[in-house]
Amino acid sequence: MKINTLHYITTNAAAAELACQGGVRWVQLRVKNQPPAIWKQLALDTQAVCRRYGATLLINDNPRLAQEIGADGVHVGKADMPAAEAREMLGSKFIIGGTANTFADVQRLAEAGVDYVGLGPFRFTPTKENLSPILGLDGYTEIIRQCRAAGLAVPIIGIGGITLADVEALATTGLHGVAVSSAIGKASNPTETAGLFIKELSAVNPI
Ligand code: TZP
Ligand code: MG
Repeated sequence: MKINTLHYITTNAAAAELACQGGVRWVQLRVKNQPPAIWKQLALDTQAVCRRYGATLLINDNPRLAQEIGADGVHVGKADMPAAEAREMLGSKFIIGGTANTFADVQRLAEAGVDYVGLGPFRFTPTKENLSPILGLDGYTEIIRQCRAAGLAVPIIGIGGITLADVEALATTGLHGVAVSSAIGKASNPTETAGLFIKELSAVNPI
């Protein structure tokens, strides 16, 4: 199984640009506790960056905003609009991702027609409040084994506290990719670090 997708999760366009300069081509805008007008402006600014780099823009939590600005897709968590409803609303052209912590979550999301699942958290992270139980390598290995046994082919992206040093081990679990925020956003050189993630993902993945 190839591990080759890198999602960069960010709150703003400037950080998205630094990551895109390093080669990131999947950006998820994750805005919390902002009024709708600010959120929309952040989304438009980030969309402009993504368009310049040919990057795919996903909006976290907010299918309506994704639809309004014509983003590429949306990522919905357990407290957001259900994935099936988002699919109904957005149709087949939008990318829909959903958050999972268990095999049952993955199954439900796959049935709802998501394009990918964000499975986590891998380890503790201060980036997200109300964190679900930590999965670790064993959790990923077991859930991906269950998915295969059940014939679920939905791509699974690991998330939560993931660093560059984790990519090699995570690749052994059958994940399709990783989603990171702090490891790139809080790096002293986000552009260089984004590039290192991409290099590492392809290194564990010889063609
Ligand atoms: N969902 C599960 S963990 C997480 C989200 C949005 C935060 C990921 O950020 P970081 O900084 O890479 O741990
Ligand atoms: Mg959410």
